[in-house]
Amino acid sequence: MTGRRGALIILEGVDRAGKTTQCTKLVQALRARGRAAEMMRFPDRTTKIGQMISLYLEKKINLEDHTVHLLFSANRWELAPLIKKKLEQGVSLVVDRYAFSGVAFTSAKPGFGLEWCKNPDVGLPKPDLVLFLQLSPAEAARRGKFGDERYERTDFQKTVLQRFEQLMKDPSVNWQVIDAARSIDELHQEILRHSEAAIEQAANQPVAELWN
Ligand code: ADP
Ligand code: FDM
Repeated sequence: MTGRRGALIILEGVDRAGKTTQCTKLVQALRARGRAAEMMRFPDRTTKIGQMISLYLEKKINLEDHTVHLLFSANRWELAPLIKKKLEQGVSLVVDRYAFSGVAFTSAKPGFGLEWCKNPDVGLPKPDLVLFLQLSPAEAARRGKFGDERYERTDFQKTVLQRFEQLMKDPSVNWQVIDAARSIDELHQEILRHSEAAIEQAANQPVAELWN
């Protein structure tokens, strides 16, 4: 190894856009090409904080809106040291949702501005690439019904999509919008191409801080 670090690659998008499918395929493809790669997802429901978030999403407990926003952020911060360590060891991380989901979902609630929502995540490891899987609500509906979790409602998800669109205007983040209405394999090829470029670009640069 020549001290090349791994890249932090995030997949974002509305429910059923294909994030989980594409994260899995991307990790497999990178490994097949001899690159070290691992998958992560947020919320990470396995930690103590993640278990509380999971109960909230399953509607088994209620939490005040600011409180749950800070828990989602804390769930990222508790994993930030591991993220940095893996990247420095040369492992690329493919992550299903990150701070952008955090901001988009909370700011879709009444009374929450984008800036307040971004604040707790300022300084997290900055992604080298954020792939936004764009899919219309109608196309998403064709892929199956919503489950029973909190936030799985068409009207709320439309507002979430608007918030994502506001976040994508920020040129300090390397956003790539992917048309997710195509076949799994077509999407995969495009995602792999962007990811390879990001991995090469990140290799010799230090990990930066998000929104700082
Ligand atoms: P997300 O993680 O964004 O919610 P998933 O990867 O779980 O999305 O995919 C949601 C559903 O849509 C699954 O049933 C999956 O098999 C299907 N799916 C994923 N990608 C595509 C695609 N490109 N075209 C059609 N169906 C897809
Ligand atoms: N979500 C996810 C948030 O509200 N804030 C966050 O910071 C993150 C990472 O939790 F509805 C929402 C988005 C989605 C739910 O669902 C997580 P999945 O199925 O585990 O992605």
